[in-house]
Amino acid sequence: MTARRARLLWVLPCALLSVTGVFASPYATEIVSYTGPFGPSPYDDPYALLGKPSTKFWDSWSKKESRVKLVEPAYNTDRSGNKLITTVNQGASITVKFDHWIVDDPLNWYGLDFLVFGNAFFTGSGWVQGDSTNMNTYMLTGGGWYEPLTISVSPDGIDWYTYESGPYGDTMFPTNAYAWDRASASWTDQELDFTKPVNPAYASILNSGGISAADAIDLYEGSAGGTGFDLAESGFSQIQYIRVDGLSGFAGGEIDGFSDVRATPEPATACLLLSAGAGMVWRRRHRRANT
Ligand SMILES: [Ca+2]
Ligand SMILES: [Ca+2]
Ligand SMILES: [Ca+2]
Repeated sequence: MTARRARLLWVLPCALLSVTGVFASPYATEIVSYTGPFGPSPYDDPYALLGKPSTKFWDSWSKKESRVKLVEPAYNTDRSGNKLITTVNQGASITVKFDHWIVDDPLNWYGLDFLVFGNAFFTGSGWVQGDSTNMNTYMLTGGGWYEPLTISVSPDGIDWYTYESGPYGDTMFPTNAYAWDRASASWTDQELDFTKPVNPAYASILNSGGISAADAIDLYEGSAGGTGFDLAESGFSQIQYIRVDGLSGFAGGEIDGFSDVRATPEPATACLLLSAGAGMVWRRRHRRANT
């Protein structure tokens, strides 16, 4: 066997993995079922939960487009009038499906396997005026606007596990869609990662206030936020369905979307390393055989 063939042995399945990776969406792709009551329009459409969570919204008050940030969440619609988030009231329920398995993968960030995005936000010092408020000086005052919703998971849409004692949807960590530039004190157009969770170890720092919004964004370490869930406690090694239910005793909350946490390193990267390694091992063996 040549070095090239040794490497090909790895490259072929890896190429397949990358191709399926390209076609699989990291976000929910299908609405399986739903039942209201939902909020008034534009918070009444279950299909607003599919696809990538909101990055910008149209602020109907200031008549400006605004970035979704951890101190100013998605509301209203996007600038074209598309609905972004949906209010799930007590008694309401929405079931979504992914186009692939969400796996309890030990390589997933912090052991978390999927993320739920709502429209929670950290409370801070005063009114946020769209994208012009300076995140370097805007201080978090502790806590946030959380409206807990119950999350359940299923491999087949029949057997379910419910996260009865949390985590809950529409709570920590608020969505922050873009990177902030401290030096110019302005927002960038660089999107943060909707498939990377915030490190749960930072929860108490982020929730206790006394830091600037810019400090908080730094603590996100490239994540776009979201509430992280570990499949380990569900007893399912993989799932394809997520259900959100209104929580008894609460008025209702909003859901924007869901994502499958990406493994670290990603399969494609791991494959490249493996195939390079396989080539190297072959060469070393080959050299030894020839001496
Ligand atoms: Ca896990
Ligand atoms: Ca909410
Ligand atoms: Ca949405």
